[in-house]
Amino acid sequence: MAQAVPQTAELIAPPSWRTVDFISDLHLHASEPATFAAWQRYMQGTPADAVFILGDLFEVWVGDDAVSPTGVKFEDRCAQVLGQTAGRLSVFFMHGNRDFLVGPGLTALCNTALLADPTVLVFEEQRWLLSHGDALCIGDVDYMAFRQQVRSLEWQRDFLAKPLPERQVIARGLRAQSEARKQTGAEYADVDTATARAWLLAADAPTLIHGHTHKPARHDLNDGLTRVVLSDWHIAADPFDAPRADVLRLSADGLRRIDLLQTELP
Ligand SMILES: [Mn+2]
Repeated sequence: MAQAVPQTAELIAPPSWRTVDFISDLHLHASEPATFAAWQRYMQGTPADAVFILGDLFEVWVGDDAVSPTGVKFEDRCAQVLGQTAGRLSVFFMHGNRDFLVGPGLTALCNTALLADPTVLVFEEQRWLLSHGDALCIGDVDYMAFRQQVRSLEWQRDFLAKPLPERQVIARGLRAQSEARKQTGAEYADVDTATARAWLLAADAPTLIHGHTHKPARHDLNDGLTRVVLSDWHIAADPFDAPRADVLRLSADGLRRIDLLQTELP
């Protein structure tokens, strides 16, 4: 199935940036306090000039009105971390398949910038293609149809017009479906190599950085093209069977992977 290559946005890093971090797939949720704590510590301590969050920061996001003026709910605490971090460095947010309803309400509140998917970052005269990655998993036909539906303005307008509690019920149902599918052990489609190559060639970028698949790796796509995959942050996972809480850090020396959990061990 031929896929149209999406229009690629471009972001040129200001010359003052020395270090840029990429993270994704934190899936922040009130039921996973260890992940929230690790993320908060990371955001407070990173020496980067900019943090790019490449989707699925939140396990679920039903609308920006989930943030309340009380400041005590889980969403409020997440917004506070974003806002505090954006006070000392640049924070960019790209939608994932869980938090595609993050809107201008949250980004304005937290002083973060919303990034189109995909976006090319131009840093030190090199081009880096950034994406969440779900749109590249074209083998998952059911998900691609769902994605097209929920990314439409019409669907989003209808959904956001529902009362907040009703949206929360719908989101819980979708999350339960997703958990049930995980329990079956069914394989998820991975990024389609031909599509990834087409995106890279269209963007004139040698390297794609993405998340979504929770399969951290570096794949050689031939002809000098590379696909680098971020890890998830499922710190409470049992068994703990994959690298987690990775940061990809870009500087003049290139791109390197930092294992936050490893570096925190004594
Ligand atoms: Mn995802």
